[in-house]
Amino acid sequence: MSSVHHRKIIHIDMDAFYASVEQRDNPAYRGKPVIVGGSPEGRGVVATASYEAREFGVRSAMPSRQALQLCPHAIFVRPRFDAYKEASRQIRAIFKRYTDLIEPLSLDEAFLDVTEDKQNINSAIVIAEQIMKAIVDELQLTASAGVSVNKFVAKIASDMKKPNGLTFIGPSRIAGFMETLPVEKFFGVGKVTAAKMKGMGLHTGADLKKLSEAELRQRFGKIGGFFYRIVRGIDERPVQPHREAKSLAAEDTFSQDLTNAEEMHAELDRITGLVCERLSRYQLQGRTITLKIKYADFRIITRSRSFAGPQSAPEAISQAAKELLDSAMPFPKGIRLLGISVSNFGERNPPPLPPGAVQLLIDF
Ligand code: DCP
Ligand code: MG
Repeated sequence: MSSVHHRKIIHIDMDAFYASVEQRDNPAYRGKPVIVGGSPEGRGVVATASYEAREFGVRSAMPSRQALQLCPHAIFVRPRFDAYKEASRQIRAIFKRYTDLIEPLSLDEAFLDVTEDKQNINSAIVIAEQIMKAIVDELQLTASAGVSVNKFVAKIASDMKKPNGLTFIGPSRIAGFMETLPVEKFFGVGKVTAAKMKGMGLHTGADLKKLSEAELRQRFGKIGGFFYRIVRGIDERPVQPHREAKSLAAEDTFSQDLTNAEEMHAELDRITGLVCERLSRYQLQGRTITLKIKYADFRIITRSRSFAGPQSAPEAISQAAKELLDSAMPFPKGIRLLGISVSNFGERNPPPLPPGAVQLLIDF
């Protein structure tokens, strides 16, 4: 392989993102265990925890009640999505100084293709260093960066020296690196596949590498072909600045069926947060909000509402979802799952309405 053909990919991931924004904006929280998420009194979960709280074992997605037990003196904070979105917008503006090939994965992480960069710096490592410094200087936040020749290795690399670390994995180190990587770290390997692999005695990249492409396909289906290439450090997926999507959704199945409206509203607030994070990731807004309700007997109903203009604000989406929920009451059974989707993306700035059409387009 000639180095001339290598791409230069950077993966940037903010450190303890929501918690760091809270510590930045509230000096009293600095140096302290901060947990962002739902309250420990309710059924809330941890969105993220500051590094001080992680020392006690607190992790994302853990029930807040459990987090409180692990770290009783933690400061619990409600998420402030507007503040996180603003920081996300600012980091993207920094990325734009170097390239337009930016693929956000969430508010706090993105891939950048800097094979060619706007400033002719020509070094992905130097660009990553400059981006990290700009984030510190301009946002008073830290990020970690991974630099490599493809997305998969860059993403794994950004996680290696967190927080505030930069890791470069060059072409000559990729093969060795992949061999030592535990299977659960491979892209596309979820909990179920990882368990299956371990059951087959496959624990690391080196184990996967012993299998032929046909054997991998036979055991894991179509994605086996992807595993065959990725374990050899081959990942040709391009950095995609825009993605096509017809709707974006988030839903949650509850461990116990919900019967209480207050609990349902709280869950809708949380699900709205997830939907809004996805909308922001793809920089989308939609005119139609759909609520999905699955009852304890697995029967599903949906209720939709369309707005005259595109929506992306959490307040508007959660309000619409709650009104749709309330209009479906009383419920014949407990509720097993709630979901919210946003669709009808259309143009960011809709054309002016023809006279007479206004009535039809007003909320119903
Ligand atoms: N998040 C969430 N629920 C999860 C995981 C994450 O709400 N289950 C939110 C909160 C995080 C943000 O997304 O701050 C970014 O997620 P990361 O996985 O990148 O976690 P952090 O940035 O918080 O920490 P790290 O330093 O490990 O990247
Ligand atoms: Mg992060």
